[in-house]
Amino acid sequence: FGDRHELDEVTGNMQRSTAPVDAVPLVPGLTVKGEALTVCAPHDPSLKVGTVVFAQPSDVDAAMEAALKGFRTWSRTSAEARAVILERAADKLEAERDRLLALLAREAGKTIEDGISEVREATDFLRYYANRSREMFGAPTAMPGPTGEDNRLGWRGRGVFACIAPWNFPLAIFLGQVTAALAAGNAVIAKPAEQTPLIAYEAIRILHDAGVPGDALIFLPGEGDVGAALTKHPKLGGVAFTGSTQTAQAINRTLAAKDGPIVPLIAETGGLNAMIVDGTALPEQVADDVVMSAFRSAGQRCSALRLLFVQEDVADRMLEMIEGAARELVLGDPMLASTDIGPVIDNEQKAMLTEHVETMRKTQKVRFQGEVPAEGTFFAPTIVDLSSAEALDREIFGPVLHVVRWKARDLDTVLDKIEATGFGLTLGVHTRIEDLVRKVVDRLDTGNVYVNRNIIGAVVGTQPFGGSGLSGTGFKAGGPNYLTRFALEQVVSINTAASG
Ligand code: TXE
Repeated sequence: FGDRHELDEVTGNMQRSTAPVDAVPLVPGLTVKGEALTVCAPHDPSLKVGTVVFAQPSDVDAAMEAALKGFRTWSRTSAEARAVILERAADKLEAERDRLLALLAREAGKTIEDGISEVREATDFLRYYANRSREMFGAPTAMPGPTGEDNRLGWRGRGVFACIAPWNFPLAIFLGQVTAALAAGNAVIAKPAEQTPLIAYEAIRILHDAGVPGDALIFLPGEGDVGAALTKHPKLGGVAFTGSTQTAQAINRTLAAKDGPIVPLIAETGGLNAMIVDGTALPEQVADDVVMSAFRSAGQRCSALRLLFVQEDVADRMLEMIEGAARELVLGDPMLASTDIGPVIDNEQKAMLTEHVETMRKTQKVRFQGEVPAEGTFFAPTIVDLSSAEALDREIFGPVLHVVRWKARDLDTVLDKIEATGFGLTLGVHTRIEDLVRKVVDRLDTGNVYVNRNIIGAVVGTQPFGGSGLSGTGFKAGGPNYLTRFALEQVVSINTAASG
């Protein structure tokens, strides 16, 4: 991954190219004639990472017909056999770790540290869902009932699931969704984010190599219009989506407006995540956790910290320490071990962040902005002092921390403001007062609450992850109940006396 080349026209981290390329096979038997796109590295747009031909909305019908066939065989494969295939894919993923790390760094701008945890998370998803599917779908469960009756509760796949993924965890989230759908016995049409089709292709290839049949898992890289066409398809069995709140709402409207079968939407979206710091918190711990939560991964995590509520009497001291720690962060080539923060994903994200900070500058105080390398789509860690929490009314997906001061005895107002955002993904509390923690947890229904630590969680099987309200449908990825959302329950009741 890394031929240097001359730039023509760069859109995001994609370059439209006239050079002929071999199309990636998308659907068994289907040849796609599309425009060749070159993916460029966000930290250095002159670095060519690879090429891809995008599918078009008109390819969705053929993908669906193939996947419906795939569903017939995959859904009849035993839960045990499916789990073995997924575990084999986990082994392959680990064996190919170095190649995947290079691709995560080059295509998505991930630092090596972030890449390692992403590959780990993807592997954990494969193994965890394989195990859970064995436990859940292995054999029907006997249910209590009247004498002479045998009642059993079993599970089956729903059909063809559309798995639509974002660019910020192009391996872990993408594979997590796809694996959950497959483990529950569904066929999958997988639509990765347009910014990161190459890493997604590798993930699909690994699953195919491990034994998932080609027509049970179809790779459909493309723009949002391909995702939209998928969700409109009348034969769709369900949608697993991770991405922006606006897109989730659009998909929800599409599904609601369709005639025909009623299918589920499993959506994980963004957050306007807050951290509450009171006067008893340990300043060094706060500084470390704030920097980790707001700036690491260039703030491009849905769990990242956006709004810091710091108690007024300790605010200056805390902010000085946070600023000092932020100043030490090194931005640069994500492949270098010395780099703390890589680029943001593309020019659009950089322009959005620049515009946001410039708009803030007019009415609020930008108290800190770090340095950025001259080339590439880097955005410097930035700290904005807000006059009130209302000055930030949407999720800003990048390394920008917004600070609000609060007065002791005003905790209820802080909680009102957090609730009023409508999001409910992650929340941090830094305090040594137990009652304060209890009050926060009782009052807010935020999906993941972290106490006296950073708010970057999401550990498969340990800290299942997901939020409600504007943050999603509330089902926790990597948790014990997630797979139930992808499957149908079926009860079979047999009159044993009459059944021989
Ligand atoms: O989202 P978009 P992005 C959130 C995060 C941030 C966003 C970043 O908070 O807001 O994701 O991802 C496809 N019908 N999370 O900018 O634009 C599109 O092609 C169907 C939350 O990529 O919504 C891409 O594949 N599909 C999180 C995908 O939707 C459509 C973890 C997402 O694109 C479509 C990670 C349409 N009309 C990111 N339009 C969490 N909560 O876990 C676009 N797409």
